Amino acid sequence: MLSSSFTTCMLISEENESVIEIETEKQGKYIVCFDPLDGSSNIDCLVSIGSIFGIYKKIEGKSSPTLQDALQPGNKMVAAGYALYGSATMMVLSIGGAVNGFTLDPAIGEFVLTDIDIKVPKRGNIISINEGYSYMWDEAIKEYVNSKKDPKNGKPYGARYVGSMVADVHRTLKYGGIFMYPATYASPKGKLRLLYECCPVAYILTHADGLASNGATPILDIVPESIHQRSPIFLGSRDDVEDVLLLIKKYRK
Ligand code: P6P
Repeated sequence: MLSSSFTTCMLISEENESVIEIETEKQGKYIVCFDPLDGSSNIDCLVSIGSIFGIYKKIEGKSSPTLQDALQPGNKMVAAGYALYGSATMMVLSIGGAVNGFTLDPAIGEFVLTDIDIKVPKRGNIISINEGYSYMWDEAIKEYVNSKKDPKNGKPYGARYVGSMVADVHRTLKYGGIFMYPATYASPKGKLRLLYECCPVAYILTHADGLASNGATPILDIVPESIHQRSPIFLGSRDDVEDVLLLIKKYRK
């Protein structure tokens, strides 16, 4: 569909080892990075899954695209979003400004604007991380998660982890809180892919007044070195992400 749209010149897919170059006669100016069906291991148990995409423009002044066009930082994206296949099908999209949600109305076969200018709450009360790996976390993550489960004051955070990133991110966008997939000693770079998982959701949360970091740098400022590289991610409500970044900084000293 993308190649026959005559608008793209290069595709980067989670499903393809190398970049997909569009034939010259069909080339347009956009590069699309996508994970066509993230969370597909959850299909058989009917857990929500999603498609994730990020869109760049080809770097000016070159005729045919090169790998450099595919390795632009997320802050160069012109649009990004995801489609969530859950209790409803929703496309969440930003083209550089507000984040809007379009819900599929099967009766008319159209996506209808239902969630206008979505903003993530400044602070939430939900923490989302796979605690099965807690023995592999570094000290900062252990201290942060414990501080949310057994706070010195205030109520503990609720724990929610679907194991399907689009579902976990969309809940975080709507309800607030923090989604984390940190590096562990088993996955020193984290598990999630920078170009077609972390960057698009970072673009959405950032445009919804939230934050998205790899623990040291905003996700959107990371300059990719390879198309399938992984990154740790801490994403969600500004105050919640800032709390964990402060702890990471404390332990880094
Ligand atoms: P874990 C699904 O396989 C996925 O890529 C993301 O959708 C999800 O957030 C993550 O992996 C879950 O990974 O290691 O917690 O099972």
